[in-house]
Amino acid sequence: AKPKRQSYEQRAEVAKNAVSKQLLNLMAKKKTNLAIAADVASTKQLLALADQVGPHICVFKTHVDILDTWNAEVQGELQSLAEKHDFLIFEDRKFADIGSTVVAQYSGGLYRIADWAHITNAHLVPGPGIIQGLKQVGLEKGRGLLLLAEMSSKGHLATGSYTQAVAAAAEEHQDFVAGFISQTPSSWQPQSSPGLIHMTPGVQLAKGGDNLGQQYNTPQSVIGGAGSDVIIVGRGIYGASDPRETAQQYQEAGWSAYLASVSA
Ligand code: 5IU
Repeated sequence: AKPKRQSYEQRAEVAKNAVSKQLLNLMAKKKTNLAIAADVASTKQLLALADQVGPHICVFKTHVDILDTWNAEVQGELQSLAEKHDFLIFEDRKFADIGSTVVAQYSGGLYRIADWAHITNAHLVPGPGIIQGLKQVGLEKGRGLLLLAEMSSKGHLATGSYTQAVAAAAEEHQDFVAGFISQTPSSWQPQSSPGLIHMTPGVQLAKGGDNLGQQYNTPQSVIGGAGSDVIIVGRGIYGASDPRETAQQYQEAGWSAYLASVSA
């Protein structure tokens, strides 16, 4: 039998990053470990989707550079929905440049990501300077960073010693690093610090993939088998005929897998 895992509440107590602590408590209170990947092109649709699925999610993941419109008003509306429904906003920016460049990209430009995204993420390809740069902007705003430890796509290169180096960097920077994007954390970091959160994209109710290399696992296998904490679901929800009802199904699947893993 698998060892029993600590509850989200227990882990919130030892989390060192402010967002990680907030998210673990939010998940426990709202009984959801579901994040939606809101990859819609229309801003109108984005806001409607946030309002529809808001009650069922802990995290709303954006790709702001997909949207047809972005301005201070849209930003404010998304922030209001996050407050109304109690979810965190995660801009899936995948920063990947040197420290000084990511400082400018994270704080400025058209999108000013650090002003509204509770969470963003980065590749560790450039080395630890990328964490230092993002932290220089985000720490004082109370933000959190996820490091990409593994990807969901066929043939990805984030494996082995690369993944190990990401794990070590996260341990070292827990004031700003909230956790990881990962696929099978139990296989490479069985004893990750409990305050670090694992989020996993590539999730649908049935295994499968798309024709561009995406690979899907089920909520049960991701939370139960692979030892992740948060399922990230895109087309499985916003592509369904009733996104709200489908989000509720994913919420229930993710939550029951979590309950089974903490009581095992
Ligand atoms: N995403 C992945 N795989 C990854 C990472 C991010 O799919 O390894 I890092 C993003 C891409 C998309 C969402 O925004 O997660 C998954 O969407 P679908 O559930 O529609 O495949």
